[in-house]
Amino acid sequence: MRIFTRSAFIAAAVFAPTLALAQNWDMPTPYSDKVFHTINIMEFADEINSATDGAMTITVHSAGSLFKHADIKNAVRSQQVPIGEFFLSRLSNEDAAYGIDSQPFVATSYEDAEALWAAQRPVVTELLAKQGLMPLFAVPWPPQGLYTEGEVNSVEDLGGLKFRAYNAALEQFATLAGASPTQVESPDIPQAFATGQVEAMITSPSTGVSSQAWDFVSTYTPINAWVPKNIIVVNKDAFDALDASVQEAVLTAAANAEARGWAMSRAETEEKTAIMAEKGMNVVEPSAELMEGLRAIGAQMQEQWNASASEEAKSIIEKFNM
Ligand code: PCA
Repeated sequence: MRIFTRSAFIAAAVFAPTLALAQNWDMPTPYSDKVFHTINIMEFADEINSATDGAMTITVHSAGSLFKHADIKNAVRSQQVPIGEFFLSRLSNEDAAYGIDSQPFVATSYEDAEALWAAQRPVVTELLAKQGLMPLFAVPWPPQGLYTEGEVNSVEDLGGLKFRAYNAALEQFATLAGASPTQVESPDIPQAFATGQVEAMITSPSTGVSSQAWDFVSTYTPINAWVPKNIIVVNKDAFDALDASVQEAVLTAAANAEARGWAMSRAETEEKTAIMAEKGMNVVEPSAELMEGLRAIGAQMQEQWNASASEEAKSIIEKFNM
């Protein structure tokens, strides 16, 4: 006996390819909508949507609204979502290779950050592949500067300050400077200052502006200590399941997003520093004494990094120094 009527057979044949092609991906990200990383990701999603004529859409869930920042990587790994963004060096507890861009005074300019990423990318790609993940693109934050109430002339001035941190390296840096670090996600910064949980921080001018730093500190010192990155990763099985033309659209949009993101980041550094000055903050060049003290802490941290790094991780630094 034939189970399918003729019309049902035709309907299945007509609709099956459409069903197989139509994809909607949920994408958790940690930062809020006005942050340039999120704006860049929205464009990435738009580009995929138009390149595939709507066959593939991505819904961006910003500011940790779908998954908390700390959970995004594992959510992609376990296929709860196919794609996500996170701060790359937050994985440094898994392997030192992930953390090299957040080591103080290793790469402090965009040129150096680019060279570091070129050396880091293959190592990170291989590590992520072991977890079924594939990096699509990475974009740096502007160089990281110091936010304090009043001027800081030496490392001693940081002693005892309640310090906002966003990863293990910054926690270590703050501790070595004699401060007391506390982890706070960037959307929670205003609240943390308002309640006295923290009183100083190191972050980019982008985050200084998005958190309205002028509401709680008077001084910005561009110590330009490191240029950390966000990374966008996709679950490899989810990617492999896509139609070849959709895969290509995703990879093209990713390459464009990486180039655009780096350009946006460069432009942000001056723009956002100028906004902080307009809002009344003192933008103060760091003293030689402060920089010397901070560099000494960086050197100490780099020794520890070397001691904990695999040969592959250390090869990043070797390649970078060539
Ligand atoms: N902003 C993010 C990470 C680095 C940066 O510039 C934050 O402060 O959490």
